[in-house]
Amino acid sequence: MKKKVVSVLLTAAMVSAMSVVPAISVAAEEGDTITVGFSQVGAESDWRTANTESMKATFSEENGYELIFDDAQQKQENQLTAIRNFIQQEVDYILLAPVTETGWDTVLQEAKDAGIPVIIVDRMVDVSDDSLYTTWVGTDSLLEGRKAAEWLNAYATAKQIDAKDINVVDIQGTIGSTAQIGRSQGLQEGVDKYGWNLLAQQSGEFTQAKGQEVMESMLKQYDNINVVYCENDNEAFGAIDAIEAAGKKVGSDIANGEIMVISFDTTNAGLTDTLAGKITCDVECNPLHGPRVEELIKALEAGEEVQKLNYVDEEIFAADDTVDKVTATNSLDEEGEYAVTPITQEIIDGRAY
Ligand code: GZL
Ligand code: ZN
Repeated sequence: MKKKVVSVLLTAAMVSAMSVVPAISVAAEEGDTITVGFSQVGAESDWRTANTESMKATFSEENGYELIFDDAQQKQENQLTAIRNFIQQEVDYILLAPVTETGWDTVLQEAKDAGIPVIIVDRMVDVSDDSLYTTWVGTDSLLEGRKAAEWLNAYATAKQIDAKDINVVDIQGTIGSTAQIGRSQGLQEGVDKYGWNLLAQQSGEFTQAKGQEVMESMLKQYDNINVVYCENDNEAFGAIDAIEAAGKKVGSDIANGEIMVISFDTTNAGLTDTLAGKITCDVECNPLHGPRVEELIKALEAGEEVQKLNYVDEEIFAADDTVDKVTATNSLDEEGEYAVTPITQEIIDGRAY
């Protein structure tokens, strides 16, 4: 009996939830402006700036949107306030780029109670009930970390560098963010699988200043570091400054005392450093989510079902062609083969960010 009651209630809930969608789509049909409230993490990195630019360019007035943008300066409490303001203003959609994965259940329930669909962008939220958000678009940080680890193993193997001679430090991203969790796990799996020495891990908060500070302190603690795993380009820029200020050389020639820098984001500045051989491998994390989020909104406006998780494809770039491809498993447990592209100025000039 209980089961039957539950299914009747669920159906009712589904109907009422569905009835919310046509109301919004009617508004859109009349050519009304669609109001989106976007709670952005902050402006901590070149990647974040590119992400913000993509969202602002997409959700423009001429494209039929009113964008209410909030920069949370990397503080979750500012994002919670922004979302509650969006609810008060009865926006049509809430877009959330969550600084860290936890702590969203209450505010997302408030948005759900107000009948406002929430689209998660970039990092993930870890909630008890995934009906608290309509859909997510972003990138597979765990796959990114695994790609980097597989690249390092392939590089060391090709150069006949013994795994036990790899002494790596991990300048982590914002602790508890999807990007940090995935990239740190990818490295840890490589350490466990291949036997590298992981000397230290510390958060560089995805910023250049903190990345430099952390690198300086690690160089004081360890005199045998030969690989620095930076969880984004801006940390890599800071780490490179610290390494060069300490009179050491960044590069791929580990056997002759160079310190290898591995990074993520493949921003314009990051790939420029890769072309110069200062970053040896840069794993792409694509920030251009504006058009992808708009596609989802258009589908929802048309009352169509959308996929819950929408992953974006990404590449791997390197300073040279020592490694031509890697095999790695993504967050959906699918194994894939990924080409490694030696970076050129032409490629840099042809990229959108
Ligand atoms: C990755 C994104 C990360 C970037 C950093 O999906 O969340 O945040 O890698 C940014 O540059 O600060
Ligand atoms: Zn990513």
